[in-house]
Amino acid sequence: MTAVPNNSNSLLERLLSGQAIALAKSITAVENDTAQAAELLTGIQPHLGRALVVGFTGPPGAGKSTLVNALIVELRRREQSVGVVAVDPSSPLTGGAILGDRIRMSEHTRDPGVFVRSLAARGHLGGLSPMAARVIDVMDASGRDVVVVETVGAGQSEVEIAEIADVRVVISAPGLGDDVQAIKAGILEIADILVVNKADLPLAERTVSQLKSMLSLREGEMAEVPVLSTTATTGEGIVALADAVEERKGVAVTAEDRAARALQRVRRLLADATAQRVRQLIRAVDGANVDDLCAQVQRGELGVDDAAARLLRQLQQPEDRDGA
Ligand SMILES: Nc1nc2c(ncn2[C@@H]2O[C@H](COP(=O)(O)OP(=O)(O)O)[C@@H](O)[C@H]2O)c(=O)[nH]1
Ligand SMILES: [Mg+2]
Repeated sequence: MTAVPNNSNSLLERLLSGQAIALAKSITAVENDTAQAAELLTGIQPHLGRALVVGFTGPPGAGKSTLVNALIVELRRREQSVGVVAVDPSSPLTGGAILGDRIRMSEHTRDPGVFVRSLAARGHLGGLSPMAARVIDVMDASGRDVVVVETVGAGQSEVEIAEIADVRVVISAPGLGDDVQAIKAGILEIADILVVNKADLPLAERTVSQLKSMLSLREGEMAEVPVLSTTATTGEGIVALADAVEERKGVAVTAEDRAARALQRVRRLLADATAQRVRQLIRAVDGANVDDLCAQVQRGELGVDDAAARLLRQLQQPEDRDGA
């Protein structure tokens, strides 16, 4: 029997069957926020939650991309299929990161078991973290066993992306200036595994002991976070890292954890969508009026809370605008 191909479903079907081209097309659709993407994202919902999402976060130059690359080799040895989402903050300092990542990860381009995609931070409607979350979902739906996300732990959106992950690996390296201080506050807190990369450098051991003594001051779970040493360029310590990731999967990735993260994510998406809608409404109301309110706040004639309340009232009852 021959089924009549349904065009609106075929991309979804091909994505779900794991085709790499369908995966690439689906991610592009999602990035461009097309009508097809909305349909896809709805269609994949029942198929999510199978991939293990591993976040790699740490300062620029710590060796995240090199480490991810080495981990891919190990995961492929373990017959796991891999998706990689590299998030570039697009800051002038790290403007070369995407190209660098592409070149380094291109080692795997002929392996259909590895799919790498870079996301630029700029130009995503609704923000970077919801976009990264959607791309991770698409990779999950395509049947990738492991989805690795690389982010520089520099901003709020990156903390959010790290929060999406099932397993969070925070990377440091000696010689990044303030060493451990280079790991931003808030990032250390979310680590399931800490890695000191560039173990071949002379000061690596000092960084390890700094991290360990920092952790020993913490209570509860934080004190038990493993601190691993790796040399990403030679592959030293990568097997132990892959083992630690697998161990976390067995121990900590419960259905409850996932449900809690999913709920947190929906809350955030709702808040983001609402904020975006409000911004649109504000623009639609009266640009000059907003400028005027801002100027009044700046001159100290009006408090921020009062100005916000006034603006909200105007959004609710635009006809009262001039009477406020
Ligand atoms: N000595 C040494 N250099 C490394 C190691 N891992 C990465 N690097 C180098 O550190 C630089 C930054 O690496 P990259 O992976 O781009 O860091 P990212 O910015 O965190 O993604 C590159 O020149 C790498 O070759 C390591 O284990 N030892
Ligand atoms: Mg990188």
